[in-house]
Amino acid sequence: MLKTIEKFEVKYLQILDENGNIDKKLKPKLNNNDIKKMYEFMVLIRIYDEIALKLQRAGRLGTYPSLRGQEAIQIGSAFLIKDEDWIVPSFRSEGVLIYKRIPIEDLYAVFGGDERGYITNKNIIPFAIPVGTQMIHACGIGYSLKLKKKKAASITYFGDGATSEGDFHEAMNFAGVFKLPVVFICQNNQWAISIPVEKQTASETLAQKAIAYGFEGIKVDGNDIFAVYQATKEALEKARKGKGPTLIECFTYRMSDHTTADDASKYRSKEEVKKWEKKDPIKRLEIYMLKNKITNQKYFLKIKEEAEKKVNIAVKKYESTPEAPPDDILKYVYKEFPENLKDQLEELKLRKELAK
Ligand SMILES: Cc1ncc(C[n+]2csc(CCOP(=O)(O)OP(=O)(O)O)c2C)c(N)n1
Repeated sequence: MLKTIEKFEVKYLQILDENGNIDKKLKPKLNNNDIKKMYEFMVLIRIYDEIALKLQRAGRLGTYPSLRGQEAIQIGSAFLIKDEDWIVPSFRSEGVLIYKRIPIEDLYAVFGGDERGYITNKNIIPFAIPVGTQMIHACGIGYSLKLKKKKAASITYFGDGATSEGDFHEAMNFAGVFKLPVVFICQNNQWAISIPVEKQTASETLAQKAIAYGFEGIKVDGNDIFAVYQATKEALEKARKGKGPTLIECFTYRMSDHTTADDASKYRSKEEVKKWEKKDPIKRLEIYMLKNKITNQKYFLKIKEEAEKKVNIAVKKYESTPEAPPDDILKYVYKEFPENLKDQLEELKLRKELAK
């Protein structure tokens, strides 16, 4: 006997296309103020990002990974995260944190090597620099929420490259078996440094990987804030109701270099980047707002000016914060400092004294 056990399908969701046309049947219930709020945060994080790149080039910030092009994913999903949910981010998802009111100066400080501002009382884990480790943490948190019978979810962000890590598969399997309240947001920006997504997987989509672990995966247009919003809404509601995890593959493009230590022009064409500029998530929302008379050009300019002001104030705060004491390097890692590190710490302190 040979029979089909089950048929699977992977859905692709786009609500707002690149010309600003909306699918009326799929349009989420958002009022004009919600849409403006989304737009304002997308602009704020774009300017945060542009200024971060300038600060790094001027030697005023360490290595920085740009989030340009991924604003719709980060704001569209963050819009729905409640304070009792948990955010488990990657190094390219600060837009979510900014939406959840982590001060911009604290994020600049992290990229400047000072993580003190990161110690918050919010349900937000410091972003993971190792690729993919955070997905397992999200499951641990999800498991705890389930055991405590909380109506909350954990939401984790990662790139397409992270889906090749064992951690991804362990996390997905664990989440599926235990029906955890976890939402996996894959920011498929099609590049993991210089490795294109085609070299990452032979699957047609990343979303379909969820099927193997027994839960739903959906692919959405990651430059369409309404699609990201809708898919995240359904996934979070499902998780909070105890109905298990979801994988959302947000298809987008990494508009900048991998980080400021990279030069993407060495491995991808200008034409490819240009093609994606036309799909810009912020421009797309602007076209939609103008078409539907939600606002006008003057408002766009005002929002950009306000965002620049906010970010410039954050830069001043970041740069006027006194340096962290050298002890901080070890304080959060060791209860008692090992002898060899104690010596190094003394040397560092001495050098700092001499440099004064
Ligand atoms: C475990 C681990 N391996 C390698 C690296 C080096 N590294 C940093 S980012 C990156 C690529 C990540 O690509 P992806 O998951 O697609 O995320 P993106 O950078 O595109 O947001 C690599 C290999 C690392 N940080 N951690």
